[in-house]
Amino acid sequence: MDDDVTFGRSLGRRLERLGYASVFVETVDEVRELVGRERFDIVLSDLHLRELDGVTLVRCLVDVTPTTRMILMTGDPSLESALEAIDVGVSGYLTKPLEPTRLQAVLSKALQDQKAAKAARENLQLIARQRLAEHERTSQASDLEEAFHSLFLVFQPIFAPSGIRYAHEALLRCTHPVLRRPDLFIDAAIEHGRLQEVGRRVRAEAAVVLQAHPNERLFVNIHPDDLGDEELYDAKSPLAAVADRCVLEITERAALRPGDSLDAQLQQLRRLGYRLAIDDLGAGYGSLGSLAMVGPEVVKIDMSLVRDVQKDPRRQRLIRAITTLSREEGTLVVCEGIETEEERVAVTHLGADLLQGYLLGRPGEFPRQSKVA
Ligand code: G
Ligand code: MN
Repeated sequence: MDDDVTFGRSLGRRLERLGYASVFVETVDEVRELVGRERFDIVLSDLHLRELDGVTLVRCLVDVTPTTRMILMTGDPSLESALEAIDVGVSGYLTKPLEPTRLQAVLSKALQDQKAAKAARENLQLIARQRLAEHERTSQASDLEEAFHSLFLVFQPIFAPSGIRYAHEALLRCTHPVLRRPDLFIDAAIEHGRLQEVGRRVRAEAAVVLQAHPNERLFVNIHPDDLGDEELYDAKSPLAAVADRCVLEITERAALRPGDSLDAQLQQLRRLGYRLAIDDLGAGYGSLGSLAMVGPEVVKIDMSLVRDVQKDPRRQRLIRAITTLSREEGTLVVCEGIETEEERVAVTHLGADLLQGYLLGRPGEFPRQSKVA
């Protein structure tokens, strides 16, 4: 930038020959506008401008584009102005007329400075981001710790189409303001390696309820990763004592890994007396895969398939196919998330064995009165 147009244009041509792309501007406003819009590695400016001096311009630009390097030029060099330029942190100082080798040297030094400044800045930003992530992790760990103290179970009834209650599903809740949503809480627990603790808490509380209500059945959610927890297979655990009234729901939302160890784990659970359910069928990874791997006693059709099923022939055919297949396999079909009378009627006609959803009963405290189909 220079208010001497002839000088500016000729410098532009020289820069081009040296392999730099350049834009020539005459006024400070133009410079401001330009650096706000585009990234420049170097700004070359005359030291004495009509509107303000180059040193003030350098100060302004530092705020807008901190990694851009400045070179000041002057036809009237003085020790004072050179010192001032050094003070304000310019990358180079050139006297007019510009001497070709000096111009080249100053430009390449400025470019090096610019790269170093950019790298330093990126480094700082990286460190800042890491600090933030660390801070978030620590604060999430303490949120999680608090949330553990507020964990409790609610129970949602599951009915036969006749209206007789068959069982309840135990659902995890916590009152923590940040981790209130069960999925967030579970994700945080996984992130901090505390999923197993959650599973153990849920099973312990489920066992207390089942022991207190000898005629009731309970569906209990387990995460596929819980299958790796030896406590689940402990025949002396409180839940194992009531396993014949407990259905373990394995969600379809996380992947089950097929293999000999899975087969052995499932077999062991059945030997303890549990029945196994595939939960959220139709919402997750490999619906048919998990059916094939587990051969469940119960499947729970995800509410995404149940929603407005009465209006949607494709959903109807899907549910019909699942109930038909399940009948052949001796598997019970639960339709989840029933919210309307129309959905209830439709899934009943489509052969659902059991029904669950807000229409029939919201999750809440376990009822004192016991009654079972
Ligand atoms: O993944 P799983 O099916 O275990 O989770 C069931 C979740 O769905 C629970 O958190 C429960 O509160 C919720 N739920 C139960 N019934 C209904 C319903 O009718 N509609 C909706 N939107 N959610 C439901
Ligand atoms: Mn469930």
